[in-house]
Amino acid sequence: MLENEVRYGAEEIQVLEGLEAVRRRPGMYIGSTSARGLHHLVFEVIDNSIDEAMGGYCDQIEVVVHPDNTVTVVDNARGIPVEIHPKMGLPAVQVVLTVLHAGGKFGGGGYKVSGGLHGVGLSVVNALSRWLEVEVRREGFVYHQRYERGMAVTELVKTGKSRSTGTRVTFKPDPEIFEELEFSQDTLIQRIRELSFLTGGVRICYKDERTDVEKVYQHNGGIKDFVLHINRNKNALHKPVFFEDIKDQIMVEVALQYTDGYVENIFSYVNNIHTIDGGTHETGLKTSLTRVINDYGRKYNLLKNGTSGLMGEDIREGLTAIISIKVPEPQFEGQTKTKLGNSEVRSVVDAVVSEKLSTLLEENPTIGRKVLEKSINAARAREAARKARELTRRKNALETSTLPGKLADCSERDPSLSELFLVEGDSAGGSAKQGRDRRYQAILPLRGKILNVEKARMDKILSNEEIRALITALGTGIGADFDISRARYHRVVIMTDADVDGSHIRTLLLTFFYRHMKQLIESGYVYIAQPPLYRVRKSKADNYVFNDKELDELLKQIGRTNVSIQRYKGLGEMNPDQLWETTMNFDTRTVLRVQLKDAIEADQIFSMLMGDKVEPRRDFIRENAHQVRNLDV
Ligand code: 0RA
Repeated sequence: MLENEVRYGAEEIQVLEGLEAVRRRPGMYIGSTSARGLHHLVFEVIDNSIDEAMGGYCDQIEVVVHPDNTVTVVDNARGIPVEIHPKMGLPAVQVVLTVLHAGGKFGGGGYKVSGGLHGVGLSVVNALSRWLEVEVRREGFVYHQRYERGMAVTELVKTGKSRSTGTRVTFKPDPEIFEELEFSQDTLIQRIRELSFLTGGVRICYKDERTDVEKVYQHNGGIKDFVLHINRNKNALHKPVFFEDIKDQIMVEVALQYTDGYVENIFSYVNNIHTIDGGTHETGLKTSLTRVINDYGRKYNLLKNGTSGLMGEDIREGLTAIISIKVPEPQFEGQTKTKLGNSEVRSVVDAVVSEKLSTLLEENPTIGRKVLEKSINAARAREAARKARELTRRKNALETSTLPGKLADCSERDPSLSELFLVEGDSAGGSAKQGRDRRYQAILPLRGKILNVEKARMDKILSNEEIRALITALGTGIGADFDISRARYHRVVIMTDADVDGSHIRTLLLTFFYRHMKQLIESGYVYIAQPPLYRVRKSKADNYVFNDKELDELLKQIGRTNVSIQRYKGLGEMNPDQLWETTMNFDTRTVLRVQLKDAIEADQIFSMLMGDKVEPRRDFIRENAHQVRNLDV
């Protein structure tokens, strides 16, 4: 049949218009057409299988990335229905794959929820795929159909018999739509691991045929296992606790565990979507936690008379918690739509947590006492920190210049043009001061090791000389006072020696920034300088190389005769000119920007590297010894 002879019915026109809308404005449906949007396609398909798993219809999902960057998702759920849809006159599976917003569970039953960014439906994945093939096993048979750019190019065909049920979807993202076509193993695995915690019991297998990697994720303990996973490098004070309930159609699950550390870690999810900016569910959890713990303390006379009560931040010190809720109609707010807005959720979560947590504390008095003791200590430290802060403020006010004496500031006043070098040791600090471009570059030499903030509360942190100098130089303040808009430099460059001590100091500084000035990292203000490892001199010309591989390559190029090689043990061995030329000069240097890939992973790495559990650190160093130079948090 010639193309212009094809007659379309009203339903088909609707289908064509729907798919066309998705292809014309993909961003509206999947956020973007960059790598993020690309991965969204896979997440959308997996979410459908996870929905089935939540309803109890599926316990196995397999995700395969093929060598050509096509992806297959297979599940053992009920299979997408295949009977003819009465209104459309097409097999139901074809409707699901071609009609916008037809992904819902018609037929009723099951717990239907929809995500904000996800939950757009399989038809969107189909519309944005160069081709997609679906195989359904259902009611004793196997069915198959192929689509191209969202449109069916074959009928749904019965291809065999099957005793089992399930769905297999394979698709190739359309190169006409996506700027990026390569799937990231990290990104996929991170989401799969997260889903395996959020939907306890389901077994998700990841296979990457590009790298021959195969991994299986299954956590029968659900979010309780998630908390254990997050705390695995920390000292826990008790076994994790878990509770769940449904109220007003809102399903609430909470798992929590206290550690002996000082960091608060609350991760929240709505319909399996990580709500990075929190929202009403997180607020509900926090307010009820504060009330329940204070009530408990009063009831058992654990709060000293005259104590004005514990504040939320005291009660959350050392706490790791996951709250995962399912809401029929979530309202996501904020620029990135990662904050829950539904006001009714706050009181529901508050009620559920209050009831379950107070019962739990009554039944487990040892947990109650430990939490109270920890919170009271935190309150004392908070009070001490307030006094210490007040003291520094008053002291500063009396001094003529509030900037630390050893800071060699730059003359530029525009923060976006200014950079601060944090330099290990006075001798390297001296070279840096002489070698720098004093208009744009400030130098703050750090003497010896800075305090390990992972093992210290705020009061102690604020009494540390080096850290105080750092805070004043940065101008941002700290804790409740922190204000990124007051940063005096938009580039803070950590410049340490390329040896063990240097990397330790770098980690200490990164830990401090991550725990107490996270926004500095999130704003992309933190950098790591890359000083050279060798100077290679041949007939009076100097070459600098940054690792052994580069050294080999250079020697091959210039030959080995009349060559002298100097291996730098520290920055102090370079004279000011050399330090400038190799490491500080804007035009010739390389600096690494520190990026936060994943908050959960970063938290674990810092706990492990700086906390007091020795074994995980030893294992990590053993496993990563060869790449410690490029520690990526
Ligand atoms: C619509 C209705 C039903 C299941 C599904 C869709 C479904 C979709 C996907 C996508 C991947 N795997 C899936 N598994 C199921 C309900 C089926 C019934 O009532 O039997």
